[in-house]
Amino acid sequence: MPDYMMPFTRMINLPDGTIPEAPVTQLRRLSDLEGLFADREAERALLAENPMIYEVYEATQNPETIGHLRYSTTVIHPGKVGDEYFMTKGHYHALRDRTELYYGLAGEGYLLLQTPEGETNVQRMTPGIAAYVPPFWGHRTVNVGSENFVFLAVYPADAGYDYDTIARQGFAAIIVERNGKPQVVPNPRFGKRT
Ligand code: S6P
Ligand code: ZN
Repeated sequence: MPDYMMPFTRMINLPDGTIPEAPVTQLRRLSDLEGLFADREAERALLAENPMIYEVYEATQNPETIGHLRYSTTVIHPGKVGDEYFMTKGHYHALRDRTELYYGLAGEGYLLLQTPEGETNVQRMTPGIAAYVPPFWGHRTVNVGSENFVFLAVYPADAGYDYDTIARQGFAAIIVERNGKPQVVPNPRFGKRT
């Protein structure tokens, strides 16, 4: 007989995305993303203030084994470092072929994806949009609006995180404000990170 896990539910508050019973909450301030924004001067200047960039509410601590799912909400605050919008660190899954589903709950954002070879793809996310992260694509989310950008993420519990590759290389593209609008431009620091 299998070792049955008991079914459960979690409340996800709408539209703010908070999960009151979240067993794990991560708070990411600018200092946690140091070196990831293209404009290092602007990043350094803003570090004095060290604003909150995003929060992650992990709905479960399901075992990190094949067959299980985990799900969480991410709340990215509005703001920019220089002209680059607030964003998540971004990662590949440690098990590279693991996929993910994002579902927009509030605000307006972009899902920025790239292959290990540097091919870039961008998907716009608004409430109701379900965005699929296929196997092997690194992913980062970006708040391009003036309110919190909130989404739900559902992913295989054994996916894991590879943050190092992004920390070393960055993303090939960045999302910046140009004439009041988001624009995807090449990252001048791609592959040149120190
Ligand atoms: C996990 C999933 C999300 C992110 C979250 C924060 O696979 O993609 O829950 O963990 O959006 O982003 P990051 O890059 O700091 O983990
Ligand atoms: Zn992921």
